This record gives sequence, structure tokens and C-alpha cells, in this order.
Amino acid sequence: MPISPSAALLPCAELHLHIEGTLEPELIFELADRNGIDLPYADLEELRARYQFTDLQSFLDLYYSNMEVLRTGADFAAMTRAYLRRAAAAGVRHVEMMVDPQAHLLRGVPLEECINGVAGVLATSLEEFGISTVLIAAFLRDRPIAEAEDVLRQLLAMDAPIAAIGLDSAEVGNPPEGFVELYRMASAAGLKCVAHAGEEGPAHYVEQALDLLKADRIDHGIRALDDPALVARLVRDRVPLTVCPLSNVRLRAVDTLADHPLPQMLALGLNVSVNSDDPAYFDGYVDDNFAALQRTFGFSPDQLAELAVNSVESSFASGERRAELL
Ligand code: ES4
Ligand code: ZN
Repeated sequence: MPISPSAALLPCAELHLHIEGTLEPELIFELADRNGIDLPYADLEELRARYQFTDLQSFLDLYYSNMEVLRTGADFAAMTRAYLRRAAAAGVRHVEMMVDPQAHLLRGVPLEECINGVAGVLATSLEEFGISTVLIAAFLRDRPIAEAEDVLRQLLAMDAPIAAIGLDSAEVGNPPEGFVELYRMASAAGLKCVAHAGEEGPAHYVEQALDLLKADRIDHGIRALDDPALVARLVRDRVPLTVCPLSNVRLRAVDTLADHPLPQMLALGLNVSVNSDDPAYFDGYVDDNFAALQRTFGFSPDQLAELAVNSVESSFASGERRAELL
């Protein structure tokens, strides 16, 4: 059953999206060709055969490997433009997009190429695609803490057009508590703060992200359900949880979509939204997530509207833009 027309027309904000996770196989080959990079796959079919994941790390290995094709600002711009075109068709009217500058810097790609390549396209997105945008610099929690702090300093020094910072990559064993100084620096610089927590990691990491990092929003957060006291707090404070159903299925955080806790989260009164995470890797964009949810759970128009309203209200968009979208 396709998503109902009324749901498709709901204005929706996408708050959890890694721009490097929108790199489609076709574009990977095109950019490899353009940059004279020899891919370890003979063709699209061979690359696509690699998209079978057993956990977060098995995905991250391919995600970081495929990034190798991104060398210049023009490459980052092409990837960003392709996402915005597809997101507009999915009904996205506002996006808060993460980029992993640290991952590119580590490969010898200057920060300017990455940031300016993405931001240059975001600057005209509202005009071109009807999508307002926010850029979030995400830091890799499985790399040295000092490295993240150094990259943030560089981003601040170049006055990068970012509105927030995030924390991503391999979660288990890399708790939020190490990144207190990074988040303090970001907050002092006037940036908003989000963090992945409770994707594969325990509920306790969600608590740390709130208490120690002062996160405005939690990316994923599904494991918070293991702790009823934490759930009560998240409900009370209306802490936004950016849930990514198809991602959770593909990375085996849940067994099947039917086992996904999203309906339970809604019933508990949690502030949840639906997001695509890494759509090129996880079977689809926001509309595909909604369609799969519809097929599995048959959400009512009211529930769909609640998810869309939560996404807009949990965004960092201006009051004026939010009012337009509600
Ligand atoms: C990610 Cl799904 C997910 N989790 C953590 N870090 C990430 N980076 C890109 N996608
Ligand atoms: Zn994510």
C-alpha cells in the first residue's frame, strides 16, 4: 500500500540525514571515473552486493570506503544536489543535514572543499528545491577526542556555515562523556547540539548526551525504551528523538520493521520524527520510510500528522519558517 496522498502532502522536516549516506551507487561510479579512482568493484552489481549489513560497523566500513570518491567541492556539490532533488520529491520541506568533515580531512580533503561544496548548494536550496536547510558538522566518536576538538576549532576559525554539531560513527564503547569539552566549545560558539545515542548503545548513553553534552536532540534514541525513568524524562521534556526505521532494520537494531518500537514510542507520548539516516544504503528516502511504516503499521492520518508536526517543531528552523511549514 503506498503512502496515502494526504500523508505525502504533509510538510515534513528531515532532521537525521548524513549527506555522505546519500551517495548512490551510480554517483559513486561517476565520481570515481571523474577523479580517476580505481574502485574495488567491477560494476554496479558488484557494489550493490556489498549492501548487506550485520550491524552498524559493517555499514560504516562500506560508508567510509565509498567516500573515497569525494575529492573536490564539485563532488560534494553534486552529491548534495542529488539528495535535495530526491528529498523534494519525498515531501521534505526542511532538512538538517549532517556532514562528516573529519572523515574527509583524514583522507586529505581540505575542509573548504567539503564544507563549501555542500554549503554552496544549500545556499540556493530554498529557491531551487523549496527546501530550507541547516548544516550540522558531525564528529567521529571512534576517533581521538582531541582530533574532533581540533577540527571544530578549524571550522570555527573559517567561520563555516554550520548551525549545530553532531556525534556519529561507532557508538558502543565510545560514550558521550568523552566529548564534554567539544560540546562546551560548540555551545559557547552559539551552535546547537545533537548526538547519536541509543542506536546500538545503551539507554545510559542517551542520558549522558542530555546531561553532559546538553544535546538539544537525540539521533535514534530507540534504546531509551529500556529505561522507564528515562522515557518519563524524555516525555516530560519533549526531547526530540530522530528515529530512522529502515536504518534500524538494515543495521539489525531491530529484527524486522514489525518489531520496530516507533508505534510504542508514539503511544508513550515521545517526541519522535521519521528520518532516512543514510538513504542510499538503507532502502530509501523519507517517503520510503513512511510507506514502509504505513504498510507495516497502518498509521492513522492523525499519527502521520503528529510525526510530521514533531519533525518541524523539533527543527532548528526559524520561527517564521516553522510557521510556514505547520
Ligand atoms: C551513521 Cl546509521 C549511523 N550511525 C552512526 N553513525 C553514522 N554515520 C553515518 N551513518
Ligand atoms: Zn545517523
